Amino acid sequence: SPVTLRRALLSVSDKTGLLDLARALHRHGVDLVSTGGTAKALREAGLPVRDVSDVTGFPEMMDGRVKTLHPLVHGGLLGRAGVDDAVMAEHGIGAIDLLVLNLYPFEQVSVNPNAPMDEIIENIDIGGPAMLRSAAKNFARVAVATDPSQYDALVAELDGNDGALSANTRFSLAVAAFNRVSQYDACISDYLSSIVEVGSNGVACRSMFPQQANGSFIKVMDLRYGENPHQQGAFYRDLWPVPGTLATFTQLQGKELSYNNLADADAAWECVRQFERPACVIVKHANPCGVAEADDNAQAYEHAYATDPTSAFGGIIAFNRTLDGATAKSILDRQFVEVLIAPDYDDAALAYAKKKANVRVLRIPHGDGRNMIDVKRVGSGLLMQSADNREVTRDELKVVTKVAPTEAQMADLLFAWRVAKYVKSNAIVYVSGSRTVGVGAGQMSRVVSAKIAALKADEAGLAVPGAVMASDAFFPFRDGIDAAAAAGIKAVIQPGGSMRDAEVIAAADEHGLAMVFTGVRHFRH
Ligand code: 93A
Repeated sequence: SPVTLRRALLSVSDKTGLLDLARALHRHGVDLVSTGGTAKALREAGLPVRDVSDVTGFPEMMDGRVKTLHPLVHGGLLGRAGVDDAVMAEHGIGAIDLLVLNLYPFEQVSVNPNAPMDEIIENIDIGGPAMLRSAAKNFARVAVATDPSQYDALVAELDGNDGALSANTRFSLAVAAFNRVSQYDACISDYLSSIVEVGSNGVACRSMFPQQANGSFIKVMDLRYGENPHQQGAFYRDLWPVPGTLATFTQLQGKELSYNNLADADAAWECVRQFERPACVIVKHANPCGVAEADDNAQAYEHAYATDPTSAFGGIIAFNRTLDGATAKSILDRQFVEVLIAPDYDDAALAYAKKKANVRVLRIPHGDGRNMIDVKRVGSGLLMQSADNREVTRDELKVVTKVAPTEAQMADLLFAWRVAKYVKSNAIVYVSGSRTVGVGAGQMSRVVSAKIAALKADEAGLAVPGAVMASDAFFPFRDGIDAAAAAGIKAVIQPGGSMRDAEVIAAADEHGLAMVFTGVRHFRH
């Protein structure tokens, strides 16, 4: 049943929206009680407010460490209507019907790697979570707000409801409060668990892989099903999503996104966003089946599509530039598309996409962030690793053959290397003129991947002779080089480091190939 508010306790670190909310409460005849800084802000705005210390008869002490930890506060939040009335009267405990509280900014302070540990520890809120829990547990009578984003709806409900809040509202606010406390505690626990040592400057040095890993994820959406229809699925994002990553997408039109759509969209977007020139990546079953960099979107798409028109059917297509109407038209007129991804779309592109209402159109704004940790579930455990964000520059390449790559081959080798990083191992990528001509993915043997790449190029009617090859890991034997040379490959990029490097280099020299070593491997499983 609705509860008419008589008394509210306000204690907020983030004072955003505080005054408007407090004025609305005052208008509805609610008594305001508040902690130091919050009370000051209310008083300065001319609102009548009682200090908590006045209610408890205790001053705020220990630099604010103890301000609300008192039975008169917690009794006021926890007392049950119709059960605890007598004991409340006996001890002079006044009921509090609304708690408006947001916590000390531990999360914001602790992300700063230079913040002294003392300052971070001081931002562990104790009284705040205690009150949130008291108020949330007692949702039968009490309402609790934890974030300024909730205030407008609260005021609207009070205005439309004669100063009362419904049971549904109180319950959903209580759930939000427990969610908030759990995020907050997870963050404190993650932080403290990660400390390796504290420097003489008081700044903590932290491990990427703490003793205990909690993490906090927020549901973005339920999915119709998982990887297969008999599996259930949902998509969660980090509490603070990294700018420029899939989690920041907006869906502009189209059918509901599926589990596989999102997995493939991530691969396509991460691959395409690494290129400087206009680029297009087409993904099927988590592998790029065509990638091209060109002078404009249209040409990039044509080239990417031409690598493997069969596989491009029903693909996920990503661009790193605003998608224009003409390119959108040429894609949608030609082929079935599951998902289109671009940092933005011009009006003509959006208007054209509307004609294919089922096509899912995602906007992912560019940002320079990268996901830092990869997670994979195994058994009832997690494998965690720092994400593969390693980029290889031209100066790192070591020419190991008698002939060195030409300028044009060098550009293609670096392009092929960037693509290979996003192809499932064993990955072999054939490239000519900043476009893939054949991709061999996900094989258990490297030589078969090399043969598949040649077969793909042949099927697409693309000329391999003169093309270059990237391999995500070293060649264990010379057979992969022999297969590539037979297909007409002229230059190779690979990590090197095999026991049989000498044999592999000799094979390349025998075929007159140029080969460079990166010293970096890009397994992707
Ligand atoms: O230092 S505390 O852990 N001890 C407390 O008793 C206490 N009561 C409220 N932190 C406490 N708070 C927090 O103070 C609230 O969670 C809120 O973040 C902040 C509001 O303080 P002020 O009104 O002085 O700005």
